[in-house]
Amino acid sequence: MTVWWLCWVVLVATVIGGVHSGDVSYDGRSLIINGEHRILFSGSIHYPRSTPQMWPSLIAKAKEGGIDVIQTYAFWNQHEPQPGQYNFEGRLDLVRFIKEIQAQGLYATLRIGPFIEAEWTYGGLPFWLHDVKDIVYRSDNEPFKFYMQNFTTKIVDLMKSENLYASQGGPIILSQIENEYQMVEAAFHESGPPYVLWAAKMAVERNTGVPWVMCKQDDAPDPVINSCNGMKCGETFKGPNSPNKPAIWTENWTTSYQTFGGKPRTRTAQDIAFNVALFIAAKKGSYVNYYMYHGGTNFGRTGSAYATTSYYDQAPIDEYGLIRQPKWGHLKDLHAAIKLCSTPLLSGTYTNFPLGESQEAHVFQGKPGECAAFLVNHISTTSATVTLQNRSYNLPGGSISILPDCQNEVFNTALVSSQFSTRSTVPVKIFNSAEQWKEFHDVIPNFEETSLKENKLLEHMTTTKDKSDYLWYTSSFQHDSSSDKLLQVYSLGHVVHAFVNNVYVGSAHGNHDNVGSNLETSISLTNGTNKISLLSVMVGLPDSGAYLERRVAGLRRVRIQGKDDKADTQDFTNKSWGYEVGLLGEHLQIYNDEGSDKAQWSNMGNPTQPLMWYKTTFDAPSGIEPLALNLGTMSKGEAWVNGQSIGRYWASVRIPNGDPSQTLYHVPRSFLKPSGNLLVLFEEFGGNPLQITLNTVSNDRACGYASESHLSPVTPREEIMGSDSGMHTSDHGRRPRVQVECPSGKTISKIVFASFGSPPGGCDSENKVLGSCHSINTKEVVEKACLGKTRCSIDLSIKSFGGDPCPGTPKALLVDAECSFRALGS
Ligand SMILES: *[C@@H]1O[C@H](CO)[C@@H](O)[C@H](O)[C@H]1NC(C)=O
Ligand SMILES: *[C@@H]1O[C@H](CO)[C@@H](O)[C@H](O)[C@H]1NC(C)=O
Ligand SMILES: *[C@@H]1O[C@H](CO)[C@@H](O)[C@H](O)[C@H]1NC(C)=O
Ligand SMILES: *[C@@H]1O[C@H](CO)[C@@H](O)[C@H](O)[C@H]1NC(C)=O
Ligand SMILES: CC(=O)N[C@H]1CO[C@H](CO)[C@@H](O)[C@@H]1O
Repeated sequence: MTVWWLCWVVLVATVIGGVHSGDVSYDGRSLIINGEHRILFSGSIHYPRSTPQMWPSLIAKAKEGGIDVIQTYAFWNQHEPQPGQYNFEGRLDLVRFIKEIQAQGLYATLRIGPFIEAEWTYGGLPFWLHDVKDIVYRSDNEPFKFYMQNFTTKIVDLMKSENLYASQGGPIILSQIENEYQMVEAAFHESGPPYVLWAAKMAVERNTGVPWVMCKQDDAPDPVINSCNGMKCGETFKGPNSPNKPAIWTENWTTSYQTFGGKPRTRTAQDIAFNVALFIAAKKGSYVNYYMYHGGTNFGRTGSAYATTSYYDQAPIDEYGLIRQPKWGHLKDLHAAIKLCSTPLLSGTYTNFPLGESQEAHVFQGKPGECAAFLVNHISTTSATVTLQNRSYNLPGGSISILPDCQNEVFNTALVSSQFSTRSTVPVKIFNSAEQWKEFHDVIPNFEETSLKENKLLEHMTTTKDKSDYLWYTSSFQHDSSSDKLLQVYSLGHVVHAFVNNVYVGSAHGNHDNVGSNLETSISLTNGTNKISLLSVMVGLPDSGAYLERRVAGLRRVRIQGKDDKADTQDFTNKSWGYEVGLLGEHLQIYNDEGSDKAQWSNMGNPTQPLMWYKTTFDAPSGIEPLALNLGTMSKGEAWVNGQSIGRYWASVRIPNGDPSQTLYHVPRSFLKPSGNLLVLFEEFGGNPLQITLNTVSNDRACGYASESHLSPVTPREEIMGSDSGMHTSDHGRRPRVQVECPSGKTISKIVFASFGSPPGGCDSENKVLGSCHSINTKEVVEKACLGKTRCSIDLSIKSFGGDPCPGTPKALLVDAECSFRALGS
């Protein structure tokens, strides 16, 4: 005990004392990089969820959005698919990803975990851990600790060998060990607390020279920093567990991930901005990470249970790498406004006082002339006028105004001055020619042909070892008459498909909140031998909760019951079952060029059969716009392009409002060659490939809005935001103005709507209509300023529009434009 504590104190002293801490340390105010306190905005981008070809542009767009740090997990089960066999190639090239961050002058936070949750299959743990004797994951258990230390060391050593830690001159300023452990800690009883101490000590002993964090761990042992995850850390965070630690927000959800069949959740730019500003002001936060800043794609079978293939598409950069407005721009404006407050925030004294019943001020006062104020209106429904130092400010409901000089408001979290964009998808190829398709019916195995037999129903995951989503359960039995019966299957797997005597009889599936799939369906038995073949399917492995190693899935009970006679029940649960892991097509790898030749493909027949493979080839569409397959007429399965899985698809399951959960599936440009690209689909239920399309994805609408009524009543704003602060349609300068900008390569080709006057809605209103006040010159003025240009900006001045359409009323300008590529040739 004594020796252990001594050792601990030395470690603490070395990190806090800065002996080995290189360029990054911390105190109660913030991280300190090269001797400087810093307010840092960070964005999560997970390298395996995009492609190395996309990384430079994703990182550049994050940087342009005011992001200082890129945060990522390390993905253990992809990096170490077998014990001691590592993969750091392609999308898994972590070193290349970190070096790209460095090349663009940003910092990196590496969350090693190695348990990561992250809606990643098995929470990032390799499934082979399951077969390690006596293992209990994430607890004071020697086998688990051995492998956790082994992988953590592997990653740390890899980073060190490439000089990627800040202490070595690299970009990594922060690392994370474990992940939201406190959420499950109690379930481990006395094995929990020592594991936390061990994990912290083990991490610190890796000697990275940069601090470690544990998120959602109030008692993170020194010198590890406890950090907050959630949507509202500005309200909920209890604070660092030592006055010497800074307030760090590791996961501020920009929206929520989506599951197949689950409710979609979006989060507005205003709500995110409010909570970030509150965290900075009320919790003295100095590091905020957006989870996710770019979500990306769960390629292959990497998503966790029921997670859709598209991941956090609603983030500031969408799945395809396109900027999502106004989220990206509003947060960019927020970052710029907060950065203007850096000096008083980091070195000033803090006071907090009420401005009204539900309004308050957070003021940071530095040296004379250094003052920043955050004015908060906590009432979400009504605006309030407040007074600070004899100036009055109008705060919309549920908003925070930022005053970098304690006088001039440069940003309000509820007033979105950033432009809006609308994403559109245009079909560029339809695969409607039956002659261009080949099909292959996968085999329904029978009991006699299976090599693995047991007198019970085996657990799904232990049997497949996650080599496939699919596990066949087959049985054969004698029956003495032809009769109609009920087949009852109770399963803890995600989907089950049933075949009796090689005929499809039905399917069932669950969802994220109710994982099991129970099937009851009519069947016809024949006089003689009958065969049952049941296909159990997992849509990703679970990724959260304690004791992941004890989870069970797959069939639990199978019965055949008389239709009218409940007493006539035969229980098959403990009968002899034969097993087959995976599909024949998977074994042959018929989804790649080489394996494709091994299957006997035939011409396309009736296109709605279950268990069908389809293949065709296509040429890459010209251009650079991102591509997506619209698989809306398929049901469920997996899709491959040139042998690379673009993920599981499930277009037939619907969200509560009736829309399919996901119809568009990203096909990265880098997966394609100019011609002859092999597209293979495996379809479980039966779908129609003749109606699928390949689409380009682009932002082709840009909308800008600004209004005079957003100006505070008394103070004219001064131009205190720098000229390249990126405020799109901000009120900086004496007059507000609207700026509209097309994505790169495109120009404004049409003004769809424009009104200077009192248009009743902003960019977010679906139908844009004129209000009671409207300048008839608007369209002409806007067209002259904008058509053919990449970007245009128009002042809200009476002069610009040649007269005042309604004197005495505050005016607004709304411009909705269409962007397109310059017409080629004539
Ligand atoms: C990890 O464990 C393997 C044995 O399974 C060993 O060969 C290797 O050296 C260990 N690596 C580290 C970094 O500890
Ligand atoms: C506010 O106004 C009052 C009365 O006009 C004046 O006495 C006071 O000094 C002013 N305070 C500030 C901070 O300007
Ligand atoms: C079932 O088949 C056997 C042998 O072919 C026959 O003897 C028997 O009568 C059949 N039973 C019924 C109910 O049809
Ligand atoms: C199957 O066998 C197990 C283990 O012997 C037993 O616990 C279970 O009750 C049996 N189930 C049925 C339905 O017979
Ligand atoms: C996964 C998770 O912990 N989600 C939580 C995020 O935060 C919201 C609100 O703070 C909670 O309701 C979720 O449960």
